[in-house]
Amino acid sequence: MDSPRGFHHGQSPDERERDLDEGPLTRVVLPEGFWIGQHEVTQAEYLALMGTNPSHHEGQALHPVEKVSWQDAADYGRRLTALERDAGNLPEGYAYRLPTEAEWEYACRAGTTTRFSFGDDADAALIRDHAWFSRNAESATHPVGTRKPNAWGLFDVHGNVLEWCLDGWRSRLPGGQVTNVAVVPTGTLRAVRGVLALRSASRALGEPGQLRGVGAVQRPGVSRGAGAGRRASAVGR
Ligand SMILES: [Ca+2]
Repeated sequence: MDSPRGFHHGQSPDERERDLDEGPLTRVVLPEGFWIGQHEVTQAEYLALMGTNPSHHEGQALHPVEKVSWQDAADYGRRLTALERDAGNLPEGYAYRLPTEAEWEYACRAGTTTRFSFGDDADAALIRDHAWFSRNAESATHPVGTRKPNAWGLFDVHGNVLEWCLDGWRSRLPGGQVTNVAVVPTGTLRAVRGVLALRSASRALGEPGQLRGVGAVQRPGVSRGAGAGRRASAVGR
């Protein structure tokens, strides 16, 4: 980590696997701190707040919620903000919302610049301990917090369900140095992180109303497609 409030977003130039959308390597400055959920939002958490559980693998309280549209994920943040404000648990000027793609990757990397938050894992010896994915998930979601966390204690940043980000999709990173800000959508596509090729820099996209099928953007070696879940984050406005 090159500073507490900045990091390099995207693939390292020497990363073995790479996709064009993961570059060019961009230094992102994060002028404000933020909190992010330790795990993906569970079915129990989603049901308690939204009164519904859209999950395909329903009835699994501690599994991540899935089949959530981007709009529903954004609404979850708005409702949680209102609830916590009413309860006096959220200071003035703070809100729950989806993380920007840069915030998500910053949290995923936890100070690392390697392919995964736990190292390069060139011989794929460690990935099963850190992620539920095609080779151990048996085409199902799994309870959150049951694989190893990253160095900051965040679970399932690699694997389990896909996670919506706040940003509209952009096909390339901007390069140079930028200040963290959500990419204002110019089309309908939104950024998705957290599974697919599993690497910290891996990016994907989804339609806001997409419930499943985000898994249709699967890459070789990964075949989840459980749909898109989310992770809550609280930040200053
Ligand atoms: Ca995930």
